[in-house]
Amino acid sequence: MPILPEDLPSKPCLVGVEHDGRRGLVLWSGGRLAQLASGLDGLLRLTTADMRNALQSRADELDPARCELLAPAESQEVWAAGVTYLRSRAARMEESSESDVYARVYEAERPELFFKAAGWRVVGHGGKVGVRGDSTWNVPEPELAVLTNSRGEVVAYACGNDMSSRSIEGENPLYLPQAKVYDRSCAIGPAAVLAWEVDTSGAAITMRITRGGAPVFDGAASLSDMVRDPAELSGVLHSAYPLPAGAWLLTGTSLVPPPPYTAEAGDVVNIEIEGVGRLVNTVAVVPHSGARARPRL
Ligand code: DO4
Ligand code: MG
Repeated sequence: MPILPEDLPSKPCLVGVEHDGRRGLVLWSGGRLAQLASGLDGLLRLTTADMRNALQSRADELDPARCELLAPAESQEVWAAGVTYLRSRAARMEESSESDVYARVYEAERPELFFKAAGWRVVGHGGKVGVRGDSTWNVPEPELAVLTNSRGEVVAYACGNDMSSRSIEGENPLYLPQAKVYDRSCAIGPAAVLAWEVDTSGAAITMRITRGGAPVFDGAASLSDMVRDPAELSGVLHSAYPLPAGAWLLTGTSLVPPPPYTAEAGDVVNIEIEGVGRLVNTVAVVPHSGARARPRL
């Protein structure tokens, strides 16, 4: 969809765009879209100081109406943290037959980190997020998304949606990868707000879900309720795993729509973080092939 200035955060941010059939990265600042000499992969190989310098040397301006908005991700892997808020701990303990693992990880020194998506799969603002065809209970998870460079330094923030199957994870925590990683399960956007332009520590996060235009869930929380520091979580992600083009990290959810809510095709999910912007996506069902791998017992 063409970029509308009101879709973009008011703070300076990096925006993924398609312009004249080419994908790239631009800087949104002072109401203008400026082309950059480097893509996101190139910028994230730099130190924060060098990246800040690189953002000063801009090329031509682009007309937002002639650009399509894309997710702010190139070859970055997307990882996610779990059970970083009391609300998430409670929700997991309710849904799971193995509630103890969630209670333990909430207060353990080592956080829960799991792989979520390859950068090219990330859905942007206005795109379709998925629920699995073989899952009976599905929720969007609104989360602060943190972008780090190759050195693990936090350089930007965005809104993230960790679409999840609660029925699959609830059946057995070992099914987490299937509950979390499937087509269209990750959305990030609308853009990457530069970390030195915004303080997210006490920011409000809200999620509104509508069905046929009517609200079916409305929730608000504060990022200050997170029991772990986002920069420390990113540090653990980078600790034994080189990420030469940086990474996105979803930092966990504090807003869990209670049963009987389950996401359905056509639901519109609106996630907003103060200072970071608004990410809106419509839910679609990701078809399941019917494949099985039953044990020969
Ligand atoms: O432990 C499972 C996943 C938790 C999660 O995604 C969250 O807390 O946001
Ligand atoms: Mg999550």
